[in-house]
Amino acid sequence: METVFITGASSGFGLAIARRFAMRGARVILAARRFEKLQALASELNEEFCNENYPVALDVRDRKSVERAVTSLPEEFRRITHLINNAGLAAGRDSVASVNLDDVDLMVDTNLKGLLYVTRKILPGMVERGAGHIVNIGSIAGHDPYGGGATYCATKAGVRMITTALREELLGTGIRVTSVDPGLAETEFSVVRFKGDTARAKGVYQGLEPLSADDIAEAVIWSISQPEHVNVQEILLAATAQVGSKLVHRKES
Ligand code: NDP
Ligand code: 8X3
Repeated sequence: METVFITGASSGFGLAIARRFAMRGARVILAARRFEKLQALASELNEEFCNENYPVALDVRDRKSVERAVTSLPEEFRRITHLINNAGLAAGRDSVASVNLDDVDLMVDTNLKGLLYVTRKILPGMVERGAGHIVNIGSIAGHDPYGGGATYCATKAGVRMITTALREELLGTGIRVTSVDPGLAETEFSVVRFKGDTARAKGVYQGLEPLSADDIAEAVIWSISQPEHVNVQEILLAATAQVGSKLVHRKES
């Protein structure tokens, strides 16, 4: 049976991915910091799909929290078949000359170190069982960096490097590793980036139709649904109104 561990399941892509896995009848481990949100989602999925799921409080930046979250899983959730490394964020949009160093730490600790902590904890079980699939959520920003996003772009380029290195390390084990790298998508992402400034966050998507969380969930589910001999290595997807990370077409309102 599919047992999927999803980081950042309290919002946006993670939540949409959790719904899709629940719909497939998978056991879903919902992990994030905002536990109340996970509990609400767990009840909703349970009611809608009679789904077996387990909400767990997790801060990916904290090694002890990662350890606790994984070792506390009930027996039936321990054989993790899919790990979706989705938790992540951007903080601010400042040049390197003026960047807030707490923002730098937050992005590196969450997007890079957090992904490695969680993978380090879950991957050995997959190796032991000789099966598993890891999907890392990267970004178009990891392919095409932009001014004001040096740290964020570097973390997402780093995710690509980790994904590629993992594939090499896992060659011959049967474990697959995929990177799903989206462009602009409307979630809580920009509200978090601009620290609660919802007007500024809305402006990011003004005059264009961005990707939805569901579009990303669709890409993840497609990548994990391929036959065992097929590893979808990378999916780069963007809104039709976006090319690269800087060029967008906005309609006049
Ligand atoms: P959201 O802000 O909607 O969701 C982010 C999720 O990450 C939340 O569930 C949040 O949960 C979780 N999270 C953040 N920090 C931590 C932490 N320290 N420990 C555990 N969970 C954490 O944004 P998206 O859904 O858009 O973002 C998901 C991923 O997609 C991120 O990696 C982002 O960089 C990437 N991405 C987003 C794009 C976009 O345009 N939206 C485009 C390309 C990539 P909680 O706060 O409860 O901990
Ligand atoms: C999020 C997309 O272009 O805002 O990864 O960095 S972007």
